[in-house]
Amino acid sequence: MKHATVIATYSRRMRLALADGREVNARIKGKRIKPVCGDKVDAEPIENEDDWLITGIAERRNELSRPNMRGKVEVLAANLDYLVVVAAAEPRPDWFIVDRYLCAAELIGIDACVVYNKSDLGTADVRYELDTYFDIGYDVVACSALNGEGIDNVRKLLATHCAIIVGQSGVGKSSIINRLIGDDVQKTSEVSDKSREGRHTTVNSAMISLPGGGVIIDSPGVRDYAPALESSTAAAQGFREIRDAAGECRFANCRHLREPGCAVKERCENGVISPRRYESYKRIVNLTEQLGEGRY
Ligand SMILES: Nc1nc2c(ncn2[C@@H]2O[C@H](COP(=O)(O)OP(=O)(O)OP(=O)(O)O)[C@@H](O)[C@H]2O)c(=O)[nH]1
Ligand SMILES: [Mg+2]
Ligand SMILES: [Zn+2]
Repeated sequence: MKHATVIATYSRRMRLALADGREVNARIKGKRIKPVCGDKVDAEPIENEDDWLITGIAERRNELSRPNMRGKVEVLAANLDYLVVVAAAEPRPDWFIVDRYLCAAELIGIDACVVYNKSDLGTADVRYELDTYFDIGYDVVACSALNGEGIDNVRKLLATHCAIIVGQSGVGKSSIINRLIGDDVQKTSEVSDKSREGRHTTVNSAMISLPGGGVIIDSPGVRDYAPALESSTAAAQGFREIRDAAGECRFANCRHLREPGCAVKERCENGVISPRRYESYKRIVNLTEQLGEGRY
């Protein structure tokens, strides 16, 4: 029996890094356990086979998850300490997706940054949005995986972390990783000419060690993302600026929707809280209520 870390998942097959540095392929004992990238597992060699067998998962420090089609929680990765959410000039940035990932990071208690990739295509259009995230307290980096601009700043943020990189398909997550390691290890492909959307090139999560220190999990791009919330009241905890204002609301249980004396709405009207972020908050509240409270 050995301790190992799951460094890649291919549905029920996994790649493991053993404590001694060796990497092996593995399958899972039984149907009960569902390891994900970042999991610490117990594994043992199988006689006369190259495969190892995963027999158990150590307790997770945290998990990044989402509700799946069937209303169950799907865990995307475990034991993270940093989240990098990427947007880019192309495909068109969906800031609501960025907010929902940041919300998820807040709720699992990890720090996060916003990376705006493809800066070679210009950043003027998104200054306002990027400043908004910076003002809230997130690290913000504009970079280009194409010409290398700003990549050093990304590297610095990742140096000591086990991070996950997330965002829409085609924003350049795998390209950024290739830049960071100075090698084309992760497959990439161009955004579709017709739809201007990504092609979902990365299909399996994989953990990659960075030469400057730290590891990063490349994850498949999404069309949409929502955090799995225990209840709609949890949403407020996922927005730093709403959480900060909430103490000044007239009612302790204010949901910041239609309540009188709401400091969140007031700060929104005064332009202290971004109306777009507030809209994002309301959408998460609605979404969670549609999915059914207390389902998770
Ligand atoms: N102009 C420009 N193009 C870039 C940049 N970074 C990536 N690209 C291109 O964007 C396309 C998508 O890049 P990927 O790295 O495959 O994107 P991804 O986010 O990993 O996509 P999925 O794996 O589908 O989620 C490729 O054609 C890249 O060459 C950049 O900084 N500037
Ligand atoms: Mg990719
Ligand atoms: Zn309020």
